[in-house]
Amino acid sequence: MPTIDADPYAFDLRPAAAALLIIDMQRDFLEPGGFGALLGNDVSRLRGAIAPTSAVLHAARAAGMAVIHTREGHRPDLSDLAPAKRARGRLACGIGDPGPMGRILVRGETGHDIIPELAPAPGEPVVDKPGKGAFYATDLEAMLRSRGITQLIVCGVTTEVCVNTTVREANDRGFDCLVLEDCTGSYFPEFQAAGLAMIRAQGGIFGWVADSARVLAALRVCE
Ligand code: C5J
Repeated sequence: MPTIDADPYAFDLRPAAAALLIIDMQRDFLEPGGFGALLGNDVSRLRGAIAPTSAVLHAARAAGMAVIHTREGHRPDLSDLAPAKRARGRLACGIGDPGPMGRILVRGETGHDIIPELAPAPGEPVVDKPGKGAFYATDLEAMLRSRGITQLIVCGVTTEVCVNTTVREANDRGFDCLVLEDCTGSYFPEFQAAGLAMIRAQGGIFGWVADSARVLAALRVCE
């Protein structure tokens, strides 16, 4: 069993019981003209997570580990969009409205796609989620339990929103989460630091934090 040097203490990886969970690496968050940019954010701040996540993704595939992708977004008729979520931010152009990459955060639109650098391979599940957490209103939990998965290696954006919400949901359901610092990203450097600190604080109250290099070293052992 490979041991990964992590905070607050070593994470014993069991590859057969682990999945790589890549959260919301979508054009709407990482490319100009999407939801993230319309909220006033500098999307370039997230792009540093792409290369390390790609390296971990390829290593996980080579090691035969389960890989699951998520996307935040809504049905074209917006029937799964809570009025409160739509109203939040008082945006002139918000969720469901037409933007440069199609309707904002709507399934099937270009902006909703996972960025090409991290495109899912055939057979890798893609979980479409209407909320910030990947367990809310999805079949992610059933998918993990049916595969006997108890450990999640977590990458994605944004650290303090969908990554943190998902890790907290997973933790309450009994999954062990290892979050990779350089494979996550925030529009706000202070939230990136705080989001990771909150996970590993108090003896790992929500999980563990490591980086891609340490996971790559562990996965090489499993190939
Ligand atoms: C946000 C996300 N930030 N994927 N979504 O609205 O973190």
